[in-house]
Amino acid sequence: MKFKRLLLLAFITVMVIPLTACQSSTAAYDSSKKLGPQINYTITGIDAGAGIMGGTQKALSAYHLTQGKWQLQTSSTAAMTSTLNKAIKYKQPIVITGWQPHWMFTKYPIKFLKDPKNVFGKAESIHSIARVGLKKDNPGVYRFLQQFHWNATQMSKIMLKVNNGVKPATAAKTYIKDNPKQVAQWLKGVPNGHGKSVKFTYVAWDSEIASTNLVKQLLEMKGYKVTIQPMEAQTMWASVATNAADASVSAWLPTTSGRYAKQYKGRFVDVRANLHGAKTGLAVPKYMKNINSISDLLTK
Ligand code: PBE
Repeated sequence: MKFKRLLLLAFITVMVIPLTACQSSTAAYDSSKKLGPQINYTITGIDAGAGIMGGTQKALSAYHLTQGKWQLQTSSTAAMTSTLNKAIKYKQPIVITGWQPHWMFTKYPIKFLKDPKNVFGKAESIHSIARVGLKKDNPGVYRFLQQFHWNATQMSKIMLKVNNGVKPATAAKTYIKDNPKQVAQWLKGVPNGHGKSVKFTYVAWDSEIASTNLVKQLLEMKGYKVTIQPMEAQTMWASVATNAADASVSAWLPTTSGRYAKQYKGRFVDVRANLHGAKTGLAVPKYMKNINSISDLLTK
């Protein structure tokens, strides 16, 4: 038995070591060679339910990349950013699904690829949506939602802290302490909740972890009992549309979550955009100097 185990271990070692060695020795980006073969014609993506994945599939066909052998790899935000981290370290070629606001654009020297066919849409905002009837049942929370908005720089303050290991609730509390004027505007005229319950659903994207935790802290300051629940994008929209949740501040519109907005049309209230200037697309490290447009993936 012991011998068999040892044999197995030896086998694994022999098989796995060359594999990993081979992976980490992937060459640095060479602009004199075609990009496709250097990365196996692969775009490193995130979870299948994300709107940006649907957008990338559309881009693959709009830019004739599918015929050019290009493919989109499904993973997760965490796996994608860790692959990106490694590629950057060794100046290797990589194409990722990128979006803003996100700390990847602060932490890494990356750039969006131009999208002349406008597949990923022009202007994108993050909206606060509420269940039909929230305004009547919980006018205080509704009023807050009508007043809550910020920008990418402000959101990044929480996002970066969380990325550095600070608990989301703690990062949100610090933000509140540091921005009393903005907090006063958001809470202006919002009546005390006296323990009234409110449930927010969200998708655990870094941006929405930041905003949803902030909203929870803000409303708790006003005496509301706030539950926040992370879920898949589709379920998040369904929860608001079916009154299972009161609201969400994580609706990326009009393009990224457009299909859900269409699917649940009339069954949710689009309260307002809480953040303008969001963006989704494909991105590459800046050292890939000759790759600047999605169409370059085919030609360069
Ligand atoms: N994202 C982040 C989401 C919206 C927020 C770009 C990953 C998506 O693609 O659905």
